[in-house]
Amino acid sequence: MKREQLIVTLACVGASAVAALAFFRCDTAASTHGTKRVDLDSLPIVGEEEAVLAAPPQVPPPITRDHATKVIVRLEVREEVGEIADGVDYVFWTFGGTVPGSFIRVREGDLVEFHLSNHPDSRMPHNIDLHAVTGPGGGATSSFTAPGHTSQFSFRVRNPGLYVYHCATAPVGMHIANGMYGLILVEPLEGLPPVDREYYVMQGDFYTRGAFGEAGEQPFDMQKALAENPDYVLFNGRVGALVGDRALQAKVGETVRLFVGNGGPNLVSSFHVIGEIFDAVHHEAGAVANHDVQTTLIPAGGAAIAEFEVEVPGTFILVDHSIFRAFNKGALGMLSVEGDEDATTYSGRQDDRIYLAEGGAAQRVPGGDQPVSAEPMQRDELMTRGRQVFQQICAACHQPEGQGVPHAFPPLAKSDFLMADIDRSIDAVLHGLSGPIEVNGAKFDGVMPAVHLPDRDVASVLTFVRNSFGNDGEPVTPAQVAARR
Ligand code: HEC
Ligand SMILES: [Cu+2]
Repeated sequence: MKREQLIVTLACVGASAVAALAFFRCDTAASTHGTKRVDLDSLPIVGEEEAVLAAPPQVPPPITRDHATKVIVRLEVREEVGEIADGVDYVFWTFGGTVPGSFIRVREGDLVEFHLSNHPDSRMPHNIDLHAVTGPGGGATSSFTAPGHTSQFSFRVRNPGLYVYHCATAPVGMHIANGMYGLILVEPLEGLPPVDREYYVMQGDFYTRGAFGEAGEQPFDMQKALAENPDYVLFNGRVGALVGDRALQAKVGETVRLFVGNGGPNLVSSFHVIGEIFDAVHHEAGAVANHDVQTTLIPAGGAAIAEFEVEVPGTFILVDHSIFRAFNKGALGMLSVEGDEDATTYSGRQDDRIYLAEGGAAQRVPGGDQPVSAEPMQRDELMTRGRQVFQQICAACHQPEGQGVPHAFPPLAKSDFLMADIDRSIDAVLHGLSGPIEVNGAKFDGVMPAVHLPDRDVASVLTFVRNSFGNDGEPVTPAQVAARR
């Protein structure tokens, strides 16, 4: 962590130590927190410009202006079919054609002239409530827009920060659940401290007639929404929106700023990046920065600004740490960091050896009933132990009957991929498996983690899956596994 460096860049010249922590408002004109900061009369509106909007995960460039201006924002609502997961369609209602909607970036004191258009093909009227607005409904009452219409209203942005906007047309929950939310950043007068990368990530929960991954077009399910029981919890509106080729990118040594929002409609997010520590977090996107944060709570209809330097290369996983949402409902993204290893910060695996508990030549496998001996294993022993390992480890993803989950976890039942190549299946368990594969004609592109098991357990579980769920094949021996280590 290079916190000193960050704080120094964040602090303003002449600011006190306390003000340095509150860099969002550390210009000399700043008054105390919680009170109105600037007199808008002292910020005359000079000229006008069209807002540069950006689609997630990108954000518009920092503002370099040193004066307030009239910013014209034109945002179009479109109701469009999109993919919520591979092979699963959903009718999204969008601000600007994306979920979350276009990122808007203005400066404290600006006058925003907002034009909300509703595409003629829309079936619903829509409006917009921006949390950055001081005024009734956050703009909602002035922006109710029928299909094929454009409405206009204006507001001065008085408070710096990162604000959620969303549709507020009844039924409000349904409009938000269909993807109608986004972020507007109001930069403070002094601007934000420069960083190398800025990204836009926004969580939302989705409620579909079919269960997670069920193929075809899935309509919105009101009952599930009322029960707050989503099938999908997503970053940027799609399973895998920030995975693989679409992962966020950075290089070792760079500073990264994440503008993270939560559209809800229901869930709060325990936002976490696996393998990183946030050097600074503007919790609830407010003026005060907290430091050295592992997980930050983002309320529905709220946001946070998280900043960190990336010190080592690798893939860092963005999750909602309510962790079933990450691994089973889609709330998982990736930050891919390139560059040289830094062994001082992170060594990588240094050693892996058999651990013999004191006093015994035989090792007990956690959860196993059989002491591990050097005796060769009989087929029924492999099957018995294999069933246990399967139920404890593999069934969570591949499902109890090995049937898999469409578009997420490939089947082991009658799997042509599994049965074709013993060594390949040993490698999958020992070293993990990722990248596109085809199983029984269906494509998968997921990540199976390496499973840390002794040779005998790997042999057992593979013998079991190769002789269960309609499969019929040779047993796998511990010696075969040892040969692939
Ligand atoms: C965390 C979830 C997860 C767990 C746990 C898991 N797998 Fe996988 N597995 C996957 C994913 C995802 C793939 C597909 C990887 C890809 O797309 O490249 C996969 C692929 C496979 C494949 C090749 C494809 C096929 O269907 O034949 C085999 C064999 C396999 N896993 C066996 C196992 C066994 C045995 C275990 C238990 C020791 C296990 N897996 C545990 C997620 C998991
Ligand atoms: Cu709407």
